[in-house]
Amino acid sequence: MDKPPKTFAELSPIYRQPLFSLLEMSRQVHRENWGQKEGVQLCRLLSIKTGGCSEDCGYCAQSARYHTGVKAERLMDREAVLAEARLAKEAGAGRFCMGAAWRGVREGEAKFESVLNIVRDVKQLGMEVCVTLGQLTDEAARQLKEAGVTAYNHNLDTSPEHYPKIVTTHSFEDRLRTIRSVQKAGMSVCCGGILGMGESEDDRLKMLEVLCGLDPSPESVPINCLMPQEGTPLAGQKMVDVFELVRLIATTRIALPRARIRLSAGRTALSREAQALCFFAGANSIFFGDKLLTAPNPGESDDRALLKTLGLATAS
Ligand code: SAM
Ligand code: DTB
Ligand code: SF4
Repeated sequence: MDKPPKTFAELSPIYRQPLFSLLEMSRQVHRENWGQKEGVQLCRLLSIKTGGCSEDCGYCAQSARYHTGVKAERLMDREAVLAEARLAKEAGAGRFCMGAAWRGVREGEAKFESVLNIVRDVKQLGMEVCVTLGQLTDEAARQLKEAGVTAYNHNLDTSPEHYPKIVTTHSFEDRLRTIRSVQKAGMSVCCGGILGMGESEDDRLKMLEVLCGLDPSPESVPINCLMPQEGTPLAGQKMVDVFELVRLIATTRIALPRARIRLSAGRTALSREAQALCFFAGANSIFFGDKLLTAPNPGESDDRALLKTLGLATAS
């Protein structure tokens, strides 16, 4: 393909073509950009600060506004995080991602200084380091980069039009502002979304259109399926249709050929066959370990068995 599709008008016919021709297209792009052997990156996720968040994101068990059964905890100690990072490294993780249930951070705050120290420690272990701490200032982004952060995760989560139906305490534009700070600081952007929050398939393509407009392009794109959380406004949502998920992954692969597409939350609801189809369509990264931030994830040994069955290597 000479030039990847970028706009909604270009993405839509690609997404809507017969599934098998879409998959043939995405396979070709995948092979050209990742070769035959490049495998699936294993990322370990750790919630370093759980619950008690001021924001009202309608999908999130960590918002203080909903009764979800998730208790607010303090920021983990440096040593405890480092111990988890060592275990991740021993288990073969190529990337260590730390998440905090905050609206955001700014330079000079005590909690931010603690995170910088944690990042410096983890960086020594030689894995890619990713953090997701909410909104950033330019200066906070600069300090994270200096401390050794490889990539900053900040998802758009859905289309600009659907976003205000899901979150009211911050805006889609706020999300973009933080992404710009990350880019200015020279960190890679990890940015994706959630499927299954009552949005249309067009909304998903509009989100992808915004992702395609980012310059530089996102280095990784997490695609989460909503894991409905008891007590949240989205608790009653149905699981997204597997073929819609596969179509979006394939279209993302075609539109962002060099991005790592991370099949993120929701794998516990996907069969082995469905996950295989997601990898076939272009997903080449997962979170491994039996817990995400607060929600469950498939067991490590099941994941290893699946990758072995499929003959997929692991990449760092
Ligand atoms: N507070 C920071 C923020 O909002 O950017 C970082 C943590 S937040 C939990 C990170 C991402 O996890 C969200 O942007 C969303 O994509 C994903 N997420 C949270 N709850 C989820 C759920 N129930 N199902 C699927 N994905 C979820
Ligand atoms: C992302 O896109 N997915 C991860 C990571 N970035 C931080 C988080 C998934 C959270 C799933 C719900 C939970 O564990 O509470
Ligand atoms: Fe807070 Fe992030 Fe959850 Fe929103 S998604 S409530 S900002 S932890």
